[in-house]
Amino acid sequence: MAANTLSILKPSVNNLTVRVFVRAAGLDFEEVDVWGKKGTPEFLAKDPADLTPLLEESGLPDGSLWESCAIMQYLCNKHGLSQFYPTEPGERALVDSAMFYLIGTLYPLVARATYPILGFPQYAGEVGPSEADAELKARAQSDAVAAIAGPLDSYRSFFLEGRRFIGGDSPSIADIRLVATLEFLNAIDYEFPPWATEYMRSVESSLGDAYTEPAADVRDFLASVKPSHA
Ligand SMILES: N[C@@H](CCC(=O)N[C@@H](CS)C(=O)NCC(=O)O)C(=O)O
Repeated sequence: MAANTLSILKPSVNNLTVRVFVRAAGLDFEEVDVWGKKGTPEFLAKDPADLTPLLEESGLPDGSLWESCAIMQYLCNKHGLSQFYPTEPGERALVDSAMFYLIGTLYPLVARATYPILGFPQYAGEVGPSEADAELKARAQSDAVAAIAGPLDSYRSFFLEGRRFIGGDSPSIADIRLVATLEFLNAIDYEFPPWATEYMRSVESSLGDAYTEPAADVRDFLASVKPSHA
C-alpha cells in the first residue's frame, strides 16, 4: 500500500491540483477513482463532506483529510517540501493568501461560469440550480464570467508582481492551485489576458509531465463536453 492514497474524480480541477502536486513532489501515492462510488457509508466515514480529493495517510489524526490546499500544505509540512511551500513566514503568507483568495473568491466565480456547461451540480441557494428561468440563469452565468477578470488580475498585480511564480523562481502549491483552476475556463473559451496564457504555459513547462499527464484527464473531459476542444 502506498504512503498516500488519494480518492479522486478525474474531470475535476480541485482533484487535478493534488494530482499534479504529488507527482511534482515525487511522493509515493496511489489514486483511487471514486467516480460513482462516493456517498457510501464507507466513504462518508472517512469524508463526511463527500468531497474529493481525499487523502488517506498514516500521520493524520483521523486517517483522512479533504480540501486540496490543506492536503498540499500537510504533505509539504510533513516532507519538508519548502520548494513548494516556503518556510519564511512572509513568503508562506503570500502562498496562503493566494490559495484562500482562490478558494473563497475566484473558484466560486469559475464554478458559476463553467458548471452549467460542464454539467456539474451547482451550489444550493444560487440562481443556477434554482427555478429561475433560462434567461436569468444565462445572465447569472455571464455575470460570473465578467466578474472573473478582477480577481484574476489581482494575481498579476499583486501575487505575481516582480516574480515569475507566486512561489518566486519555481511554482508553489498556490501556482499549482491557480493554474489547475484556470483549466476549466477553456470550457467557455474564456479570453485570457496574454500574461495569464504565458503564466499558465510557464507553470506547466516548469512542472513537465507532473502537470501534463493528469491535466489530460481534465482536458479530455472538456473535449467530451465541448467537442471544439478535442
Ligand atoms: N474546496 C474543495 C472543493 C472540493 C470539491 O468541490 N470537490 C468536488 C469535485 S470538483 C466533489 O468531490 N464534489 C462532489 C461530487 O461531485 O459528488 C477542494 O479544493 O478540495
